Parts: sequence; structure tokens; C-alpha cells
Amino acid sequence: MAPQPKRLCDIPVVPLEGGPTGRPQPVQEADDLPEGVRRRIQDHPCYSEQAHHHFARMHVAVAPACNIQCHYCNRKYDCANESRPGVVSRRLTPAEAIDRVLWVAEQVPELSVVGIAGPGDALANPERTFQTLEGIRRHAPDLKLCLSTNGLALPEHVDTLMELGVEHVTVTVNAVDPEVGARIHPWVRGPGCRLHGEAAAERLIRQQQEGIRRLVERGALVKVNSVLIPGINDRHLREVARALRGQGVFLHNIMPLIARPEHGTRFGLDGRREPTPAELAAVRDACGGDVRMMRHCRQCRADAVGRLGEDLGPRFEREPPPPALRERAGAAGLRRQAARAAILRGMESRPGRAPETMDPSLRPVRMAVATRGGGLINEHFGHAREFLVYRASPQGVRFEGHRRADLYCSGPQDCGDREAVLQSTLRALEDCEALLCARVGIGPWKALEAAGIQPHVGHAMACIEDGVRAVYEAMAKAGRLQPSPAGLLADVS
Ligand code: CLF
Ligand code: SF4
Repeated sequence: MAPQPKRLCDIPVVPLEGGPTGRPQPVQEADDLPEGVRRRIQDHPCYSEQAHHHFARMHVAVAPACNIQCHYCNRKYDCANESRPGVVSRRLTPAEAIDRVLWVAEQVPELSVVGIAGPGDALANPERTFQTLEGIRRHAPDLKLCLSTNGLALPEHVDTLMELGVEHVTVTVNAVDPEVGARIHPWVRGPGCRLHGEAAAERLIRQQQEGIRRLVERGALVKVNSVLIPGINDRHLREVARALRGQGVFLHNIMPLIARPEHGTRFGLDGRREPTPAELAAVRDACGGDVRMMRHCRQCRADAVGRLGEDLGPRFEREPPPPALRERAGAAGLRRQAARAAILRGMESRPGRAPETMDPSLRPVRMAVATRGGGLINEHFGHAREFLVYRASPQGVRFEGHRRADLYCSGPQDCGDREAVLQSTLRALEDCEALLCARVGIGPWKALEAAGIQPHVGHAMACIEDGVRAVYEAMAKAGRLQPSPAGLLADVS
């Protein structure tokens, strides 16, 4: 007999094995989206993988308090839902945040989104959050407003969010089963008291579900973040993804747990391990048939500024914002809109290289790319702080994620550290067979080759997808892509 759906809180959850839907159904590709939705995400760097090469976001750290506890969080550091560990430079008042946004928006024409993502929970600090959002909307109405929350206080604030024009909302959902949730969230604020254990998790899940339901009903584009925690919710996330599909969630972002002892979090101190890139990719693949999957998240700081993967924040920390920003805001907005239209025209008019027809039985290959934005292969190997990883196959080129790297070349004073940095980059890219970049020195070139990662500089300044496809086709012509024996490269599937 087929297993029956199990009811957890209000969501009918289909069991993992043999559920009525069988294998996950593919979700719509971005190109197939309704025109109205496509326009709403085309310049949002988190909601659109393409947009993240071109557009910037800014977080304003106006929300210090939180109404729950997560075992992966220590608020001495950023919110681990939406940030990598690192102390928020400075918490801002709403007035300071509005001025800082106007300053950045004047200087960074590709800025398209302003979000509130901590360092606590945006909706545990509703007055500060709403004052900030209202001020930004008044002075820079072209900027999209975005918000991230754990969802506990979401139901009561959906109407205000909609009135303020916040159409992109992220809710962190790590579990839809209170038993699993209780292992992640030791307490949540309840009516007049703190709740603990499964009662706490159950309240959090109910509030999240009700909040998501109301947001979807009102037409918001809801993204759900889930932290992948090995040994706790790694198997359970398929159930979460199925539940989200039933709720009309637009995008699912499964992020790796960050847990190091020095962060002082419960999981870090307990030695809970972080997932490997292969484990993360496998869980994303397993869940990606239910809801559109985000793979380009950088787990930003709660005060991040710039395109994903770059941090312009320090540039705006050194001095206070200049005067008269509010008086100039209208003119700056017009310049920004013109810049945005030009970027979008460039994205649409980029001529894609026509793919060759290929033998469908050829094996897929992972490749790493060094880029500093614009969707181009335009970064020197030694200057890359991260590499984008693509999977090429006869069916096409697909973005898989990113791998962090330390800076190999930061000046002559650091020459002694280069070998260690190189070795750590080689480890981060060990499952890649090729690396595409603008330039690479002879030393790292040889080390990459020796590690089985073939460097390529012949596609410098080309579109990433075109370069990756060209390398894949060349590998096919050289007879290097014959189907692999069973087991070999089994993780590239
Ligand atoms: Fe910020 Fe989040 Fe809005 Fe993006 S981040 S509030 S949706 S504007 Fe983006 Fe950063 Fe990942 Fe968040 S890369 S952590 S998903
Ligand atoms: Fe920390 Fe965010 Fe969890 Fe609150 S919701 S405890 S700020 S990770």
C-alpha cells in the first residue's frame, strides 16, 4: 500500500518514499515564467540567477532583537539565516539607514534592492523595520524592498508589508515537523512566555505557514531559506520542499550550515559538522523538482552592500553620508533608472552561442569560473575570492553554486602564504575538471593541471555559459567525455 500523507501542523506532508507524485516534477524554467513575474524578478539579484551577475543589493542592519533562538546563531555575529558569520559593523537607526541607502544608491547605479535581514529578525523589531522601509520608499521609490524573517511574527504584519510595497519576502523554514524543528530551535517567544521543545517548534511552524499563506494570497513572491544541517534535517528537507510547493512558494534556497566553534553557537560548540559541497548539491537536486531552487546565495552579512559575492560596505563605512542626500534623491533615482534600463537591454541583447548537437550519452563535467561580474569570464585566477561552478552536459550548461577561496595574490607582502592558499583553492575545486579565467600565472597553472583541473584562458571576456559550453564541446571532440564506468563521477548526475 502506498504510504499515506502525514499531517504535520497544517501542511499535508507527503512521505519521502513512494509519495503520490513519485519522482519530482521539473519546475518552470525562468524563461517560461509569466511576463509579470519575470519583470518582478529580472533585476533582483537573489530571485534571478541571471540578475545576480549584474545587479546589487544592500542590507540595512536596523533590526537587532530576535524572538526565537536557533542553534546555529550567536547574535554577536550576523544572522546566520541571511549572513555569513562576521560582526555587523554597526547597527543603524532608521534615519541613519535611510541616509546610507540614499548615499549608496547615488554611488552604485546597479543597486536595485534594499533588504532588511537582521542582525536579529526584521519583524521582531517592527517599528524600526517599517520606519526604514517607509523612508526608503518615500525617497527612492524605484528600489525594490525586500525582507527576511524567521516567520514567527509574520501573520500579523503581512498587511503592513503589502502596504509598504514589500513584494519579496524570505521566510526561513528549516522543518515542517516539530520533532525536527525542536532540535534546531530551543525556544520561541509565545504569548506571554517562552515556549520550549516541540511546543516551540510547533508554534513557529504554524506561524510560518500562516504567514506564507497570507503573503502568497496577497501576491508576494515568497522565498524560503532552509539551513541544511547534517544529521538533523538533511533527509527532512524533501518534505519541507514538498510542503512549500503546495503553498505556492516561489523559490527555495537551501543553504549550508555554518558552524565553527569560534562563532560560539550551540552547533559550533557541539562540533556539528557543516555539509560538504557534494552533500549540498545532492540535497538541492533532490528538492529542486518541487520548488524552483536558488543556487547562487552567498549567505550575506546583515549589512552587505554590492553584487552578491562582493562587499562594498567598507567603502561606505569610513565616513558619514554627505549632506543634502534627500534633496538630490529624485535626480539620483532618474540616473539609476536609466542605468537599470541599459543593463536590462544588455542582458536581453547578449547573443548566445548556438550549442552544437551532442551525443546525449556523454558524461557531464563540472567547471569553475573566475568572474568579477557582468556574466563574463573576466577575473584573474589570483584575484578571485570565489569561483562559480557550472555543470556542462549534452543537455546544456547549468549553474551549480559557488566556492569560496582566499585571495591567492594580494601583493608581494603575502607571497609566503600563497602555497597554503593555493592548496585550499585546489581542495575547494577538487571535483572540477576545468577552470576558466581571464589570466593565471605559470605556478598555479601547473598546480591546477597536476590536480586534474585544466586551466583555460582562451575564453577571457566571453559570456560564462558560452565559454563553458565551448570547453565542453572541445573535450567531447578530444574524446574525453565517453560515458564513465558506473560509480565514477556518480556525484555529477
Ligand atoms: Fe537580502 Fe535576502 Fe532580500 Fe536578497 S539576501 S533580504 S532576498 S536582498 Fe540573497 Fe544574501 Fe542569500 Fe539572502 S544572497 S543571504 S538570499
Ligand atoms: Fe539568529 Fe536569525 Fe535565528 Fe534569530 S532567526 S536566532 S537572528 S538566526
